[in-house]
Amino acid sequence: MSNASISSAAAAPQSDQQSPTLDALIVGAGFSGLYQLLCLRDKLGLEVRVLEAGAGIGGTWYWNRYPGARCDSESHSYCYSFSEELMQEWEWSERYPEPPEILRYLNHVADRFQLKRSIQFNTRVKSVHYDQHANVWQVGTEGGERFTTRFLITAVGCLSAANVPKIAGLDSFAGRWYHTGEWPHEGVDFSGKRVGLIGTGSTGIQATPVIAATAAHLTVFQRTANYSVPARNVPLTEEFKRYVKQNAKSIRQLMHATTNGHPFAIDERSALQVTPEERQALYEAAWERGGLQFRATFQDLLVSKAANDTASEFLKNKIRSIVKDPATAAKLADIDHPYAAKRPPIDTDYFETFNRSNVALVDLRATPIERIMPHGIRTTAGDHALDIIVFATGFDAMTGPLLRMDVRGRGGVSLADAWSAGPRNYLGLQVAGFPNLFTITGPGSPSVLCNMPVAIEQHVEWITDCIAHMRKHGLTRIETSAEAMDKWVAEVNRAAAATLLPQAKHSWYLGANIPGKPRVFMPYPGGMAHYRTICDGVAARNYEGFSLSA
Ligand code: NA7
Repeated sequence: MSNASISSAAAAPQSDQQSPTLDALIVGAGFSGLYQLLCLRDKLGLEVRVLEAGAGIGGTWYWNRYPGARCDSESHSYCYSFSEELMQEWEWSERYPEPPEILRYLNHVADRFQLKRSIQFNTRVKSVHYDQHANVWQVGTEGGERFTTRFLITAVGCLSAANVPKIAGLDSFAGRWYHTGEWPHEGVDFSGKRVGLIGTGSTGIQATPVIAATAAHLTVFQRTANYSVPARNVPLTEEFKRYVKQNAKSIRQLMHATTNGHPFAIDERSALQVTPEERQALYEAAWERGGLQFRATFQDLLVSKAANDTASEFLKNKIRSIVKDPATAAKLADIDHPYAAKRPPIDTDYFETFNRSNVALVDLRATPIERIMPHGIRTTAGDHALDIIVFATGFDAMTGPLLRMDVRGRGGVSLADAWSAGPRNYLGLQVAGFPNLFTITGPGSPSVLCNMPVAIEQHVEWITDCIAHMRKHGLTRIETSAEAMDKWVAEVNRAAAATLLPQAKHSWYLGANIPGKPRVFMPYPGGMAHYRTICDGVAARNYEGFSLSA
């Protein structure tokens, strides 16, 4: 890994281009774009613009308004922690917030820091081209506007490019269909309707009970059976709200110290060092507490198959005990991967919903979809008549939002070509050949394996410090190297191989949900706290692995 070099000899030739209009352009106005704007505009005093495709702020939460949508990080940890005043003045109402409450929070933040005046809404970025002579990025929008900027920061989210599978006959469907990640803001009325829901990831598992409660009939089409632990959502008590305010600092410290950025520590015991009775009691207690904390019951659940098997068996037994029809229970419990090797869903009455008389489960492994017909879905076992199809089929995760823009770096090389064998970058932050382009929570960073606001704040603050450093030293270009990328990709693969995560073959972490997408383990599984130390070390060693020039 080469040390960063500060050299004016590498300066780009002067061009007749006008000087950059903007110091920084940020794509996206979700959690990351808002905080990046605040840091660059108000801390560093830069000329900054945010371009946002939606008509409002919120990113993920602007688009994901499907029935049952709820954050699965706990509310008191799913917020910014950079401002003590902000933490003291905001109060969440429930253990897990719903999109409207998260949007109220983000609007409060945007209004408090007067962010909206720097955001241009209804503006989808179409092209992002580096002009190497002028050392600026040329940004084009779908509306035909053009912007020139020195730094380009993508704050486009990891799960924002909806995946609607190409199933033959969809165009012929006579009813209505929706993807959960592009849900109509006016809502969908399911009453009296026969609904088909495809997908049993976190989204399908959240939506199933809520749709079943109003639809005439719901058919759930399951390709990969999934674990789920009860969320146990509750309104927050006054006592808990007081606890959060009085302990804001220590909660933040805990989130910064843990692997996944959540406000709970992982138990130090191995699942295999306790007696079977003790283990059962600990799992029962975790099941009763609910939520992602189940994953923290033992320290080795994600690294030891034998340890994971104990959690897996406990959770499969729960399915068998909840679901009354043994054939349905068997399909739901026929899970092909270790617990938490795919993103572990949490739910409210998911398995219980299969005891309703108006709900049916179709196992797509046994009877795959053949095509969509005008009146419903045809599987190899026959037809299912439907009025509405809900695609809870996830996203072209992590790389999708970046590659759906036409990103071209030095020499006109496209990011799609640079990543034809899967994403390669340095620290998840930058790609060689794409100077001054930073990707917040990009592939190769902890991102989706972490409580997102914690991952986002760390990236935003690192990028801000880096740009401040450059301005202080009169530097205008930062670019990583192929060598630094190779080492980082090796580190991501090493960290992944040390866990059970790659054992889930049908996982969007690996890109497996998108036909033709290269199978590369995308998020960095080395732990958020460890990753923060690595990034801090890189900066302290004069941006080791990057080349900085004037
Ligand atoms: P996920 O977790 O990617 O789940 C998508 C689901 O859709 C999953 O069960 C997929 O099965 C299924 N799927 C995808 N394509 C198809 C086709 N063509 N046919 C049938 N079934 C299909 O997305 P979510 O929206 O639930 O969750 C995304 C993240 O949001 C979540 O992890 C949290 O971090 C929040 P597969 O497993 O690929 O066989």
